[in-house]
Amino acid sequence: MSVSRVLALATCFAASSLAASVWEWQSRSIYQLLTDRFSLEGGGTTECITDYRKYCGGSYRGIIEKLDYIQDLGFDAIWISPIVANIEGVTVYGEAFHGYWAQDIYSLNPHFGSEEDLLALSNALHERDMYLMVDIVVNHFGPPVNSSTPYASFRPFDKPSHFHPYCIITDYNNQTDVEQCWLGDNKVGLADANTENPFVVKTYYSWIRHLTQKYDIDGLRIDTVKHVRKDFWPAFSTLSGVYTVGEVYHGDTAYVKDYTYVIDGVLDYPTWYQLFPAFQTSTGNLSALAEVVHKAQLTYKTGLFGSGAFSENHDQPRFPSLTSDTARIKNVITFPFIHDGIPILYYGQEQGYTGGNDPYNREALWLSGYVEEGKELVDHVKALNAARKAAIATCPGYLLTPMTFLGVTATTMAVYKHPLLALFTNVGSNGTASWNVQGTEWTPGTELLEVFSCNVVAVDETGTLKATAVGGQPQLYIPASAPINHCSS
Ligand code: ABC
Ligand code: CA
Repeated sequence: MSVSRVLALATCFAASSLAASVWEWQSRSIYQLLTDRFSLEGGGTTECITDYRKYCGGSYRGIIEKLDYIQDLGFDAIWISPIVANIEGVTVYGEAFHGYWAQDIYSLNPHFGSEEDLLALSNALHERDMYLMVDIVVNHFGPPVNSSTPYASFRPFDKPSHFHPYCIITDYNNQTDVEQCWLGDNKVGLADANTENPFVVKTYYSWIRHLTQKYDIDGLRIDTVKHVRKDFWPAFSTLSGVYTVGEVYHGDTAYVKDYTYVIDGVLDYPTWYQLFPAFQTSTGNLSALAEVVHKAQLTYKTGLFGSGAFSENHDQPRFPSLTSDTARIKNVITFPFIHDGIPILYYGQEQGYTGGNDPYNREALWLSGYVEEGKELVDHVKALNAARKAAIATCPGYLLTPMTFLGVTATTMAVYKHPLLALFTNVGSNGTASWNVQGTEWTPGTELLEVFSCNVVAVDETGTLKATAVGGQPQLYIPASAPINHCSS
């Protein structure tokens, strides 16, 4: 019997073993947005051509005006773009609208608003019992100006000794290069901070402590974690005083696992690597998806608890750019919500956005009109958040119950995380699939609500849940007695 199965049987136990801040995040779900692309103050609908890679005008005040929309989708946390002042002007890859090209870590990026505006956002979120997660970068600054004093405009790191000597990372298998060479390419190289230099280290440690306090930040998404030596992170993470989840962009749990010992959690890239291929076609490998989850559950410091579970982000082509099959799209969107980690939705997924690789996956959301009525994916996301909330309310142990796979076939998969059961299939809208699920805690006759269709079914006399996919759609079950308002409205 595997470790995760043993734990799964002990459901509904009280949660206590994770640090408070991680624990407080664990019950939430996160809406990731790009500050420049989410909302214009005053409700404008100016065009925003992703191809240009320029600022389109989104701001903190714009976000505040659209918190109802985010909350209505069922989210209780947002992740915003990096907030510090970035280099100005246009590079061959456009402007720093994404926020990852720091120039002065002690000032805010004026394109997104003032200090007062950011504080207003933080307050507005807290008034709604929502959390603020800020994206931060310590690995690098922006591309330096090509002159004899390339770092002079940076603050506070303005000397050559504050940066690693120029070399672009080419060999991602050489960890020293990954940590000490520069990200980017020979057109736009990102000045790699010398995180071995004591002044740089000390400055970053005190900077992060003050930043989280000053803006009342609840959590950090840390960029480029694998590009900084591991032993930089524990003190940094602790001093931040908040939940830290890091981007370790790598597909192998054996590589990623070490980072789960130095920060609170990682964005679950290894699972993401298997997710799209699993559902993109009916020959996708669902077993590979189950296997990678198992490996992470067994080898990460706290399993997948405290990790960030996502299906899309700003660095990857959106799933609907790879397939237009809505059934497949719904299967993919569902997966992070039955995952052990904290579910993250990338803005625009709910509106069916289809952008490909960076910069096309960074569309302006105001062009959607934020319409909720009659939008299939908006409804789907609402159902997912409602079901997860109801599961937590019914059974506090849900959050520390490892997801288990109760049967994986070539085209179907059942994921059980008591009291939720999700059924997946990659057959697509024109295919047929069915599930016979056994091994749940539900006794014969137990009535279950399928939250996407709002149908109620009963577990049969042998304890089996029999289900048939309607046009390749996923299904999500919770006991009909659970307090879920999604199907009553
Ligand atoms: C700009 C242009 C791009 C251009 C690039 C060179 O410069 O827009 O079109 O290709 C920010 C901006 C980007 C900008 C970059 C660079 O800065 O958002 O628009 O790209 O100036 C984080 C953020 C990301 C951010 C940065 C930089 C870091 O999420 O938005 O980018 O602050 C690496 C890093 C990762 C980083 C990512 C963009 O680059 O590790 O932290 N993301 C391999 C490596 C990865 C590497 C990846 C992409 O390539 O293993 O470490 O990510 O270069 C699989 C392999 C993988 C392989 C992938 C691509 O293919 O198994 O190993 O990943 O099959
Ligand atoms: Ca580095």
